[in-house]
Amino acid sequence: MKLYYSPGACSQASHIALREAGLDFQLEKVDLRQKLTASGEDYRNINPLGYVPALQLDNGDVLTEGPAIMQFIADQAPAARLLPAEGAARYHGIGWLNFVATELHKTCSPLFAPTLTDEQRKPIIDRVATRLDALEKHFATSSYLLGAQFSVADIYLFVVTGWFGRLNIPLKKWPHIERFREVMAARPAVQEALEAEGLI
Ligand SMILES: N[C@@H](CCC(=O)N[C@@H](CS)C(=O)NCC(=O)O)C(=O)O
Repeated sequence: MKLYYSPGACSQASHIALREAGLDFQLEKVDLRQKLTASGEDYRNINPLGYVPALQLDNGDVLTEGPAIMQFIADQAPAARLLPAEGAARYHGIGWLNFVATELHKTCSPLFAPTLTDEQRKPIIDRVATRLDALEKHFATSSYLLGAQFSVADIYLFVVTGWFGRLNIPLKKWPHIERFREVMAARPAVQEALEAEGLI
């Protein structure tokens, strides 16, 4: 398997999940501006939409969309228990992946645009803040999104909330989320992924 990634981007969640799962994989960096892979290929031949992550399987098939890739990774390594295998618990996990994707990741992505005015930023930040308030309540009594069970949704939340400092959404207002992030940052798979991406 090969994961196409960009350092610090949402592909980092699939990267950490691969390490948590203990699966064999290769990494290939993508220049998202030029749409070029490290080996010089037009990345749109891998993912026509030009965004990361993409996971190329050993049979050549390419999976795209982070939440689907993370579910795939979890299902390849049941012993790592990265997503409940069945029952309502599984759909709670998928629900959290969808929450992070739509309510946080895609809600906050416009904030990366350097041309956004403060007036344009405010409603986006206010909206993200309501989601963070809900998460703060959740983490007051739960270690992870699924309660006591760690899952790929936690990995995705860790990666997306890692952008917030840069986006001027200081997490000190949400101390339980900060504590969750500290616990996540201490996981060996997280440290290994950050190092492999050249971020530490
Ligand atoms: N729906 C996609 C979105 C992925 C996405 O937003 N990737 C960003 C990095 S976090 C990217 O590659 N952006 C570059 C671009 O869209 O050209 C997913 O969930 O995988």
